[in-house]
Parts: sequence; C-alpha cells; structure tokens
Amino acid sequence: MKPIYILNGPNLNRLGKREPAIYGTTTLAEVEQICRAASGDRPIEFRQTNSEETLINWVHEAIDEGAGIIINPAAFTFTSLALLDALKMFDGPVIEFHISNIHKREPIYHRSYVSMRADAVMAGLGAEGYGTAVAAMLKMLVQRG
Ligand code: CA2
Repeated sequence: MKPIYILNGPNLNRLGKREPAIYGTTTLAEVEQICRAASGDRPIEFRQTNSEETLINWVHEAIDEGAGIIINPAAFTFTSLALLDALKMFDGPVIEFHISNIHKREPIYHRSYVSMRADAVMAGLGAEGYGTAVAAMLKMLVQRG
C-alpha cells in the first residue's frame, strides 16, 4: 500500500517551542504521533525540512511512491511557484494544511500558491488538526478507489 506523504516546511521543527498563542504547545514529534494514530493501516512518510529544494524533491518522490500528499508548506505557501509546479505533477489528492488560520492574519499570508493545486485547504484547527487531515485524506483515497 502506497504511503501518505505528510510534508512540513520551514521552521515547523520549532513547533511547540515558540509563539504558543498562534501555534500551540504541541511539538512536531507529537504531531507525527497524532498522524500515525490517525492513519491506521495506511503507512505515512512524515517529514520536515527548512529547504525549498528538499521539499520539492520529496514531492517528486511522492509522484512515484505516494498515494496522497498532506503539505504544510509554511512560508513557501506564499512564495514558491516551483513548489506549485511540482504539486501539479502529482496525480493523487493534495491537502494543504495550516495550523493557524492564515486568513485571520496579515494580508501577506492570504495568497497561497499551493491552494491553486490543493484539493482541500485546512487552516486554523491547531496542531491536532493534522489528525483530521489524515482522516480526510483516507476518505479521499477510498473515494478515488
Ligand atoms: O499555520 C501554519 O501552519 C503556517 O503554515 C506556519 C508557517 C507560517 O509561515 C504560515 O503562515 C502558517 C510557519 C510559522 C513559523 O514557524 C514557527 C514554528 C513554530 C513556532 C513558531 C513559528
């Protein structure tokens, strides 16, 4: 069974350690456990990088090896046409995920390139929302057959 790729972009390795009012106190290691608990039999590839190149290479890997992609691209959401182009090459379902509600924040956080490819966009559910994203992805994969 092909895995769900859960890809996290820059600075998310610091989750739970800074700005708890916006991002909460859950660490990225705890987020991974939440995702593993939600994914059941479906394997996951849970990763984080601060590098745009690495993130794009992981999307390329998912094109060959992955069933679906859940991606929190962090700041690359708003800057990376290269990431959008890579995601457009992926045939399976894509969920764009943000811990905070980016639309409640400053205007620079309102225009997402990744949303132009995402099948669903989730924002503002906190770190626990990753589990909801995994459940939604499992449903999307069943629906696609
Ligand atoms: O809410 C999200 O998940 C974000 O994708 C997080 C990004 C931010 O650039 C997006 O606008 C929304 C990264 C925020 C900076 O990283 C931190 C990580 C942990 C603690 C504080 C900041």
